[in-house]
Amino acid sequence: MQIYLDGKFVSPEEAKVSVFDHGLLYGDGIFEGIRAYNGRVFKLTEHLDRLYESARSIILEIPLSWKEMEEAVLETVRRNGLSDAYIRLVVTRGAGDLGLDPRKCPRASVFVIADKITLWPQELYTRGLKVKTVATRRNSVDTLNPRIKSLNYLNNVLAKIEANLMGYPEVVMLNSQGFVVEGTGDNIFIVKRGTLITPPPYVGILEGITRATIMDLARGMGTTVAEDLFTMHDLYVADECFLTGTAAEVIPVVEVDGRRVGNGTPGPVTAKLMAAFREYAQSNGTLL
Ligand code: PXG
Repeated sequence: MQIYLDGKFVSPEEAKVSVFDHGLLYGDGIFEGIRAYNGRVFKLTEHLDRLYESARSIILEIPLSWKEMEEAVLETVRRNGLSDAYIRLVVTRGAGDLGLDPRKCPRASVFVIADKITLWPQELYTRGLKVKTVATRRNSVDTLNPRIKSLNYLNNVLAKIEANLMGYPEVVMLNSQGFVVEGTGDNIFIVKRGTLITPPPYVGILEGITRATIMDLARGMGTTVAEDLFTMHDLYVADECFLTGTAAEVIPVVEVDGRRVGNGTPGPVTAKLMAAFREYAQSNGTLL
């Protein structure tokens, strides 16, 4: 395996960052999780745009131009001989001193890892997921806005720990007002009377790239799409529910907090969108 690290390709053993890196000391940095399908990097432009927006928001100067970053990602996948891949792109604040002041970090560090993807078991896609809501509330937009895809993921890790303790593969998080926001690493959608509904960005979510793709595909099919606030009650009485993310793609949810969603099997709108997404992902993206 060859890993891109600050302008060089190195082995996993050589791919090391400093213990003084503020990405490690403070979670001060940003990242992207990207996939390649069939020799193309899926939505690379959108992922890089989101990365550079996260950087601007936290005044992190990425030492590569957008074009250089695009090339670093493509070259990492090529060098590893992968046509289907999971790509992790990370920009850390870089090495500084023990204080949290980012001005003490002269140069951000950039690395790109391209690996084979580990998929969720197929039966979760055919039968659908059972999920629970968790006590851990999603970070709020006025503390650490989830739109920044930062290295500070402890909020999501705490929710994942709750999931693990309860024996659930994924859980649903609420914001501090009790509105449904997202999963630990996935966005959420419900279908109610034919309308596809997903929480709006200002409620406190990562604006997922899979989420945007699904909204586009649904509109293309003539489905009404709304970005609206909703509660656990709406989730319990929804006709259908599914989660979206780079890793999971589109995965049906058939039970929430012990309530069956719809008739307890993946719904027709979900099934159509799963198929449409798979087909779209196979034939769109930046060629390697
Ligand atoms: N919400 C959060 C909080 C996320 O971290 C998504 C939604 C989905 O966004 P995309 O752009 O991927 O459609 C994410 C995705 C993983 C993993 O291995 C996923 C994410 C982060 C870390 C790990 O499943 N991000």
